[in-house]
Amino acid sequence: MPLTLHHMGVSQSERIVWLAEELGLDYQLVHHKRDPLLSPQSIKDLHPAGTAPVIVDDPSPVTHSRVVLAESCAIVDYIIAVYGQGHLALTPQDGAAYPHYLEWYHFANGTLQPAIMRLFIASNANPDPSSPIVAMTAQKKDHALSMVENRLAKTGAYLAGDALTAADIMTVFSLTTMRGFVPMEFDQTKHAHILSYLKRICERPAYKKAMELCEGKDFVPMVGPKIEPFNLGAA
Ligand SMILES: N[C@@H](CCC(=O)N[C@@H](CS)C(=O)NCC(=O)O)C(=O)O
Repeated sequence: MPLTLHHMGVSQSERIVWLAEELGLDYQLVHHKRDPLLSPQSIKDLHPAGTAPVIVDDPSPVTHSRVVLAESCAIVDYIIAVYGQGHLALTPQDGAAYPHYLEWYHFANGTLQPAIMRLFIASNANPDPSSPIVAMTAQKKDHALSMVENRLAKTGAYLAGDALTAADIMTVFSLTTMRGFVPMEFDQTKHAHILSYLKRICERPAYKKAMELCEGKDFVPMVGPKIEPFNLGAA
């Protein structure tokens, strides 16, 4: 079993475990604990990025040597191409869903996650929600969420269309576990499609298993309208 997935608690690396479970892969999972909020030395020792996720493929069937990769999208692309026979990634042969797949796959870390991260930083620097910077970042986050909501209203299923793809695997962290850091409530009307999407995701055996493997069986995925934020002081 050459593939090792490195997961840091409540982090973007849950995506990679979920992907591996959806693809039914054999892999080794190594857990890392935040220190106290940022990466521990054990993650920094793996890759200069010092962020989770990281994978180690030793030996990689592509290079016949040790491959160490950071960056969620690069890891998702690598795993799907090398071990997943292309499943969960769309190509031009998939027709109309393909451009949607591309756009939403990149929207996840190109727009949605950064918008939420900016709000996390701005609101921690200034807890006054009426401060112009906090209000502006909140507006950008709301806009990104409304794009997701409108897209899901159109498909009634997943981001690219009828079937789960890597675009969903990239996106769900920002709508769930990330809310432990940036308390975002989902409105039953304004975010109705996001809420039913998250319910659908949560019913997938691979997602359930991945979340249990990542965070333990007592962890409740943050899929409902309201969530209990993490106690960052105790992280
Ligand atoms: N663009 C990177 C972002 C990775 C990232 O920032 N991960 C966070 C966890 S959600 C992290 O490692 N934070 C700890 C740190 O930056 O020290 C990716 O998608 O892999």
